[in-house]
Amino acid sequence: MAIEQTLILCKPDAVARGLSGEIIARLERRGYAIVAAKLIVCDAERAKRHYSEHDGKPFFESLVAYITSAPTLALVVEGADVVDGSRVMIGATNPTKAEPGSIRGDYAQTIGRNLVHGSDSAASAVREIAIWFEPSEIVKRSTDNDRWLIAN
Ligand code: D4T
Repeated sequence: MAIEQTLILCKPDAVARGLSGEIIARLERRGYAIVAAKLIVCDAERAKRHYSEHDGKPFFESLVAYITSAPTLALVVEGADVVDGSRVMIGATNPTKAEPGSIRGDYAQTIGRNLVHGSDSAASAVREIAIWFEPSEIVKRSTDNDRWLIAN
């Protein structure tokens, strides 16, 4: 078990549909802690860095257009094995394949509007968090007398 951080994005469709609160509530009920949050209209430069592994693929341009189209709520979420745990909560990339009970399985229909992003590895999380947040924007949880730690 490792205490990790991951980048979660409530993408423009989640914000527009008023589902950001539901996504945060699910993560918090799991016991994960929000340690940074920012509502931002992502520009093309940030979008292309975030999705650089998909550069050149047929869906790349529409992916960048989508993520830059309206506000995204970017979160850094912390918890035990949160990278893998949150990915299970999010569900398969294609909502058609996402299990009922997962975020995409409950609320999304198409791969092009799949509501939420979660980093797919600890290394990706480090890379992606640096794209979306300055270190000073991420709250450090203290190791003593911390209500978050007591709650968890
Ligand atoms: P994100 O990055 O949004 O959390 O998605 P995943 O981690 O679950 O999936 P991904 O990186 O493979 O895809 C990124 C993003 O591209 C969209 N996409 C993907 C698409 O529109 N068509 C496709 O064929 C694929 C593979 C959806 C998510």
